[in-house]
Amino acid sequence: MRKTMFMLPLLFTTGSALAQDSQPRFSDLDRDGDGVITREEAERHSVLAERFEEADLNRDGSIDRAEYARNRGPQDV
Ligand SMILES: [Ca+2]
Ligand SMILES: [Ca+2]
Repeated sequence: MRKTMFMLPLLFTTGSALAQDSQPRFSDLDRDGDGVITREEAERHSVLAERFEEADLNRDGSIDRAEYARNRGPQDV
């Protein structure tokens, strides 16, 4: 019982959902190649669309490479 109680929080700890392996590359999401991912472009990726507000660190309505990298980790940007 005690172990079950301990495990529950772990199940709900998503960490950075954007850091999962299935995340597409920045260039795949930036369809028009202007260097930022707009909300429309983010709609192509359900996880990113869901977390768009969170990923848009400076709240300018788009996700640039730096913001994208911070949300998925430093590798493979
Ligand atoms: Ca774009
Ligand atoms: Ca931004």
